[in-house]
Amino acid sequence: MKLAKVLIANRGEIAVRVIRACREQGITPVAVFSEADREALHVLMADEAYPIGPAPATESYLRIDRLVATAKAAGADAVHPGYGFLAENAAFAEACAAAGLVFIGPPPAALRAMGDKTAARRLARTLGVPMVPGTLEPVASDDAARAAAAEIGYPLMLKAALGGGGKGMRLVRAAGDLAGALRAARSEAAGAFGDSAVYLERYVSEPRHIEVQVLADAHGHVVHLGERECSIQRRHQKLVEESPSPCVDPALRARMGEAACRMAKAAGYVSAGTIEFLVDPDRNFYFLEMNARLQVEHPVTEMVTGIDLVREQLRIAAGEPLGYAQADVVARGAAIECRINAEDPFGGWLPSPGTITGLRAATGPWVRDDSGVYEGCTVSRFYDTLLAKLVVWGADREAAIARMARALGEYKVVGVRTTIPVLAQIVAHEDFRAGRLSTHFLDRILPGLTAARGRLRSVAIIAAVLAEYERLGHHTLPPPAPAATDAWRMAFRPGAGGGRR
Ligand code: MV4
Repeated sequence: MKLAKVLIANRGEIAVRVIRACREQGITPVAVFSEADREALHVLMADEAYPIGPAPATESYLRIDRLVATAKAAGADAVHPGYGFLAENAAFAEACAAAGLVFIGPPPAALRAMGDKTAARRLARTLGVPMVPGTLEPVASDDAARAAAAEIGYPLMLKAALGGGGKGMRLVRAAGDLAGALRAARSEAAGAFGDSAVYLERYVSEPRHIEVQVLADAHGHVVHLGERECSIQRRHQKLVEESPSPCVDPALRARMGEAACRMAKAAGYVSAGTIEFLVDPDRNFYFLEMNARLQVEHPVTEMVTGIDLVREQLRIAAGEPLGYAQADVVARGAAIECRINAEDPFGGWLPSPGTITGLRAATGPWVRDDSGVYEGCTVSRFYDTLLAKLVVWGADREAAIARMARALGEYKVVGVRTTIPVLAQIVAHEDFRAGRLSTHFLDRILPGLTAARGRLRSVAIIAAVLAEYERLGHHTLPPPAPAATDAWRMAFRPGAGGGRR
């Protein structure tokens, strides 16, 4: 079956990413938008765009009825959910199917199976895929939890059965803390997922978060595309991702990849999916959960494998076979992604909505800018803060790091605060350059980064005072040497000529 028209049930950079893949495949992309997104980039780029409701996502991008009705009215034959919103919602996949629309993702049964983390753990157990010791079912009572905890040992993690991404998760250091943690985790899980079921796992300290990309077609073929290192995160929001992981060698990659493929196959998985693992300091890997969607960080895999994951999703949804085997998947060089968010890293990481008054994205050799914004557009406070993903490729990790540092230096955003300055500091950090990463990396280095920022502010204030003193006719310093600062850097400064503000 050939897909002619695809409705994209999403917004921002991922909607733009899917529009691009559709166009390259000769498919007509259809956008949808909330009242806050009338002039969003994805709307301007699509052939057709339809309103789906007010700004809050619950009244627009999460409205299954409106999305399905819009897809039918537009004459679309398929729906791409992007990530987030309804991407892993089995009811949405079912509603699409019931309306005669192809859902570009896994079958509803696979979505349900992977949504229950304990079901995924039971599957891993059946297949002999290594996982963190813990319960295979939710704990039925506090007594059952106490008994299981005694067996697992402390410290341990409580996790919501329907959770993921860190929500409904509690670290329990000792038996005395278990009852309180259970109560807190259950109520958080009930609030977030409508189900208070929790299970137990032994706590893995200083882990790396490494995930394996898989592609599965509807004919039983499954391949993996290697791993992504996703350890650099803050409060479960990733900031920097890369492929390959600096701590994975070919033997470990083969073992993790094989485990990931077996999980996908046994789950009846179809489309692009990700198997998450924790890797401990001794490089033991443990299955964590499966993400039944295209992920934010998918471009680093695309850059090293040359495989367009959205194109593959579209082909697979159309019923085409993969057409290649594991041995045909070859990774070359290294890729890094930095997430450019409208947040103030020096102001408590608060969202920074507003109008982008100046924008110049990095370009040049082996630099990719997956952006959802343009100069003059407004960043809404209703949605997540991701503006763009800056992705680079290099012949090796060192070259990719140098290229990312260069590209971050070129990237200019005026009007909203962004994560760019911390991304530059992360990429320059000696531990990052040495590949010494764990999920605690960012929490460890952030205090130092913000302190450095404080010193820079002090220097800036002293410089401003001295400049004013000189302007008043006093002489404090010998005349400055001709400016070595590049004109572009100065152009967007308030008060500088030439730059748009
Ligand atoms: C863990 C763990 C340590 N031990 N499970 C956080 C997100 C969720 N997907 C799983 N997470 C963790 N599970 C055990 N048994 C530590 C984390 C964790 C983490 C994982 C991936 C990326 C960042 C993280 C930050 C803190 C904790």
